[in-house]
Amino acid sequence: MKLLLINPNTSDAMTAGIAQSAQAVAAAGTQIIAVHPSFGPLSIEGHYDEAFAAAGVAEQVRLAQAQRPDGIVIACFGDPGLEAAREATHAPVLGIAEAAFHAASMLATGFSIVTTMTRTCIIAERLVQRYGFEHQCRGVHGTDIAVLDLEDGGEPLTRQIEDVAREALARDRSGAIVLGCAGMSALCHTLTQRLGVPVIDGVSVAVKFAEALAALGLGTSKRGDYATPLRKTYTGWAAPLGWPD
Ligand code: 2AL
Repeated sequence: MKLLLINPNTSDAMTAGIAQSAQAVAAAGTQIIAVHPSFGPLSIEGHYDEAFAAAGVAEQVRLAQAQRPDGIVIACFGDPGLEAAREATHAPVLGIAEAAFHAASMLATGFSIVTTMTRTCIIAERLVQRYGFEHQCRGVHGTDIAVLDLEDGGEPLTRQIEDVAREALARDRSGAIVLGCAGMSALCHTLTQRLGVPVIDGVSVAVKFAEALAALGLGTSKRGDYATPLRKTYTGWAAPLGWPD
């Protein structure tokens, strides 16, 4: 099957890293098509960034229409453009935050999120509320690591995330850690070994959920608000992205 993996930011390096994480867990017969928007922020760390990222996700879903992907994964922790993507396809669409919350809730009664800049903690808290995981998510913790600094990785950075996660587990009395950024994907294995609890990388679980739903023949409902977008004219730079041709 074909999975479209959208990195909503425009970093080539991060897109390649996320693709590697996805490929590592994908089934033998799964082809990962990794893309990022043609415009927008290099990293997503606030509401302004997210506004452009959501449009970028819609652009990529629109452009990939001809390839008929069996599933779509949106690989940024704010799940930008998730519902727009669901309108625009019959395939299942997974956001990494929503997928990670579901996975964590099946593995522990409570989980903590460890994310990047502290200002994004509020965005993650609101996402938890929107998806209805207030009873399972016991805390959201920032590391004040910028998203693009995750590209370099390295032991000091891993240690910094590990220390915040360790404190979160103790303070929140949590049983699992959710990584609050797609750029943390490559650290999941090391952190799992060091922390001794399930560490959930949303990219990995979203890929496996997308595979499972697609294999079961389950796709996005076209009844109600996820129905195909209404035909209309788009203007300005978005003119080629109106629905349908
Ligand atoms: C993210 C993410 O996953 N990708 C990105 O650019 N920003 N999330 C975050 N909390 O900073």
